[in-house]
Amino acid sequence: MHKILVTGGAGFIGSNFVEHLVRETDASVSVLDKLTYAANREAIDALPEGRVRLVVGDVADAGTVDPLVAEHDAVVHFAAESHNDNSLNDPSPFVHTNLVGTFTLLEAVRRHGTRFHHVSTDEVYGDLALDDPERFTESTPYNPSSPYSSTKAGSDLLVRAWVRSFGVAATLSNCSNNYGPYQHVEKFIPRQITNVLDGRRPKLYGQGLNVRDWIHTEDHSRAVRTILEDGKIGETYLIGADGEKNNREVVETILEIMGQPTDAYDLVTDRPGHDLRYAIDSTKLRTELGWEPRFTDFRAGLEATVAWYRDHEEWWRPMKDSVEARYAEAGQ
Ligand code: NAD
Ligand code: TDX
Repeated sequence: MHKILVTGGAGFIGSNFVEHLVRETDASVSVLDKLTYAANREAIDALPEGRVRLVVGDVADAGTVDPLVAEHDAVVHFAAESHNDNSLNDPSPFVHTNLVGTFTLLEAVRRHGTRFHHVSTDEVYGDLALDDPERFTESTPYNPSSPYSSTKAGSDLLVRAWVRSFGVAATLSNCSNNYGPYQHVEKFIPRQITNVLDGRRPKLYGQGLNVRDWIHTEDHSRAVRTILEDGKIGETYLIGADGEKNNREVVETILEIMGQPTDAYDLVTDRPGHDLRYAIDSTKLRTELGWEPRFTDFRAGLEATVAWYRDHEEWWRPMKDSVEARYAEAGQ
């Protein structure tokens, strides 16, 4: 696989994956990205000249997608509308990008016989009780809660159907919550870090007891590359790093790292339909493909992430006030 097309390659995880490919392989990489509010053009521009070509366009536009897919050996599909809170305000772009976009790419890879990897989320499985001893596995039934997670679930089902009905050479992965550099300040961890840097208090939805299973974005990128190279066609792999924490614990750790009292946060209006707990069992990926996470010390990963946001204020500052104004309208 020498020529790889990465959709959403200017986003938080996509840009990390592109950087990973540039650093660790000699592949020629193209990025197809619409450059929405969530894109990090800077992350792509910072890569060595000549290694990555950026095509600005929509994954749901067959006229753009088809000739581009024809020029590549593999497509890795990260492009999505990715934020649950936004999907509750306006589901329409979620249906367009996550469903119509994935359909459009599948039709192109079907036509050209191109290898396809679909990047998805553990949210397709719904949520778990706090005391449930089970975690999500590849055979957990789909039960999504939000417009975001239901469009991601729909996109996964399209990929599975295109494998079975049309013989498309696809693999899928469903990953837990990512953290790391270049994550948009609308998301939980960057929002709280930049709130503290800005003299605002962190905001926890509800009682702050919802649990997420955290993984560093570099571990996610390495897992996707492993599946792209060694995964079995038609198979789904869950990606997770045993990083379960409730939101209150995460905020307390951020406050401690940043030298603030650990109770200096506010409880705010809960997210409608808020999933209680996600937890991933990644045994299949570990035993069949030999992947292991490297960022296993969550506190150390958070310290590095706090340092990154402290050092990159010029990147997040222009987005911060409008994001906070939107949250304030929702009482969050
Ligand atoms: P992000 O919102 O940071 O980035 C999405 C990227 O897709 C942006 O660069 C945006 O410009 C681009 N994009 C959006 N609509 C497009 C369109 N119609 N055509 C072309 N490009 C378009 O998202 P992220 O957090 O990096 O997530 C990337 C993928 O990983 C998504 O598929 C998401 O569902 C999945 N995922 C994310 C997480 C997480 O914790 N963030 C966890 C598991 C899975
Ligand atoms: O200000 C906040 N306060 C708060 O308590 C925000 C923004 C969030 N939260 C809570 C909601 C969740 O329980 O923190 C948790 C994480 O929230 P998000 O960062 O919005 O992530 P989540 O909804 O869990 O979804 C993320 O992980 C799975 C990504 O955004 C998805 O793209 C991915 O599929």
